[in-house]
Amino acid sequence: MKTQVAIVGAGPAGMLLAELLRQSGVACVVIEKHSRAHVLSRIRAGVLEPGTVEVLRTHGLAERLDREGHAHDGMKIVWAGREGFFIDVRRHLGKRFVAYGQTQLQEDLYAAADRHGTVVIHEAEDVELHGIDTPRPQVRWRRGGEPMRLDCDYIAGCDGFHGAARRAMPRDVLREYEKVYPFGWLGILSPTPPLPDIVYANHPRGFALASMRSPTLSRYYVQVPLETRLEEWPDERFWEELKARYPREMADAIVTGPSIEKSIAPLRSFVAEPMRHGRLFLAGDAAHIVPPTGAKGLNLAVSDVFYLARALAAFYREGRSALIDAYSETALRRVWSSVRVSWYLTNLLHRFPDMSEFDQRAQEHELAYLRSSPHAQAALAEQYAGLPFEDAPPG
Ligand code: FAS
Ligand code: PHB
Repeated sequence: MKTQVAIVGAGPAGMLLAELLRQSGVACVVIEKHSRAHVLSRIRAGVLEPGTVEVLRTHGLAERLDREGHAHDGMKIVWAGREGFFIDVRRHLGKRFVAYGQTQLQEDLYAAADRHGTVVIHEAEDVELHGIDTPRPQVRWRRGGEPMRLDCDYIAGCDGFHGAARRAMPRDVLREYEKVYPFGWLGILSPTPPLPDIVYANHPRGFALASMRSPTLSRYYVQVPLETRLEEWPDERFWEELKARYPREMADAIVTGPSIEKSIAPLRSFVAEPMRHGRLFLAGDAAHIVPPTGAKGLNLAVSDVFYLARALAAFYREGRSALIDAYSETALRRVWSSVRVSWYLTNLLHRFPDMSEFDQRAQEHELAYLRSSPHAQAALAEQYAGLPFEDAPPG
């Protein structure tokens, strides 16, 4: 098989890139390790930044999002049972973010691929990248035992944190920056009406988060120790612990019900540099991971793909390689901004096992400052909404 761009991974990054390239007339093939059903079964992100919504709208991918998404003016922070405060993104930035599940977005991206006949190969085994330092790189895999090969001009590694693409980068080229947090998030999905706002809670018992997927589908999380096992957390225990971490009147407003999904996600901050080597580009979780505290993971995948699609379109349509050469530095500026604010919010809102009295007091006074200062709230609102995408440099 031959194509112009081989995309490894059919998650949000890979499938969005396939559609943006198609719209620019660039040929591509997506190669995915799992089945379509497996990809669509994942329950993950839930908050889309205004920039993400804009990319989807301008590329005709937001029809269902505009119908079913839940626009928010901002998010609320409550702490240790005290009076909470609202980070008003709309007042500070004139923009709104949208609560819309990654699962729904994945369905929309698959629907676009089906409509336009984009080639997505599923259940590809033992995917390998070859020749990324040559003008004819290749992706090889096995399907039902049969060896397969795709010749291409470029490879987009959109295969997530555990994928093959980052591993194909030469060890003497790749630099990795990582911070692993000493706790995880236990999340549930329940067919119950959510709270009206997205509410982050800092409490001596630990962090909690109230979010939603629709007016009848709630998404909640509690911070748990790393060694936690799901079987230790029947629904009753989850609801009791969640309510204990919110102020009384908010806890009383939480509607409990059966969990239809329950999972534990570890938290880490991770960045791989550079995001391009030779004919290989990295985009999305293949290049970076953020703790979900800032709701940045999915949104960073979108901004990487926006920059990469723009760069490849300029190359194939106008013969310009300047954007391809600038891709890694351009993407990393926004990646590090989101990585930093996700790290900041994780430190601000969680209880760390080794926290000293000093750390505790400093955290409380940071929250008090944030609550009292419109300037601090404006800065957080700007970063929670996500920095604007950079215009293409001239040349
Ligand atoms: P993905 O990991 O989504 O997709 C990569 C794709 O590549 C997958 O389909 C995988 O099967 C495939 N693949 C892997 N190895 C391969 C190989 N060798 N060959 C071919 N294909 C391969 N973000 C938020 O903003 N908010 C959240 O609440 C949130 N919760 C999360 C919970 C969990 C459990 C996880 C794991 C992530 C969560 N994230 C959250 C982050 C998540 O949403 C990612 O940022 C988002 O999925 C990134 O999309 P991709 O880069 O496409 O990577
Ligand atoms: C979610 O709705 O899943 C969600 C919302 C905000 C976050 C993380 C996850 O920071």
